[in-house]
Amino acid sequence: MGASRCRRHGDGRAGHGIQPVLGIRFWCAVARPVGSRSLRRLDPVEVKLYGTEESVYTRIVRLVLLAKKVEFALIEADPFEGGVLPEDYDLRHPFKRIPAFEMDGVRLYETDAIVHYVDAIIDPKLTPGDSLVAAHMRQIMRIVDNYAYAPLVWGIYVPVWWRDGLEPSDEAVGKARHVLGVIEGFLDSSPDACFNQQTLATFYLAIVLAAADSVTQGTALIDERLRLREWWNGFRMTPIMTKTRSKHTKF
Ligand SMILES: N[C@@H](CCC(=O)N[C@@H](CS)C(=O)NCC(=O)O)C(=O)O
Repeated sequence: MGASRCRRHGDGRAGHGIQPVLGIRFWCAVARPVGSRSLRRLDPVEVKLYGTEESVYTRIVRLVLLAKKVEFALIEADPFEGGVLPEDYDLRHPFKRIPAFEMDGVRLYETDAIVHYVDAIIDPKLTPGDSLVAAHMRQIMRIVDNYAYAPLVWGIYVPVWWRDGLEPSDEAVGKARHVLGVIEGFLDSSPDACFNQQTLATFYLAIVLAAADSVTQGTALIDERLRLREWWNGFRMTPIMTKTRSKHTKF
């Protein structure tokens, strides 16, 4: 989440996220025979991620990089009111949003483009091999972008957490309830797209559930979906989730 546009409603909890790294660290990718941009063992590659610890979209990329054991520098870029963006940030992201990404000279923005690129060149794969399951994975990612992010994050989490307990609107609650029901349906129709194994969709879903589950109104909505709740209670405690948690979400 951003900074002072929705000024922090701090609760005194200590942050458990990765601290922004001001220097550049290197990682070594395991050799894989995929495409011309495959990285050879011990190739030192600079991976820079621009964003903030509390940004939900930046967290998706952090989760993907950690799932692939890629070390990266998290470079503070805060597009919200009162925040600071690195000089020439518009060259990295013409719409001045976060995250923006650079790896081995390749610059990308838009979370979807970043995570698909990373997934294409670094193991382990987070896209299912089966075409239909992969389509369901993408479907869930777009559902999160288009129908879950706004009600769960901006409609439920932001008012309560960042704006001193402002009550979410009935409209936001209704839309959140609907999208959680749709997402839970994938546990029956295509569990491998998101739930039975880690895919790109797992991380898209996790970041909006983490925000919603940080406030009582969101917790109650997830509680209505027993199977989704059961899955989420397990996933929210995984090491990559606790490693990427900022002090502004409970999970
Ligand atoms: N479509 C973008 C959305 C990214 C996004 O909305 N990021 C938020 C932070 S989580 C942001 O930069 N907000 C700044 C703003 O709205 O001005 C993506 O998938 O990367």
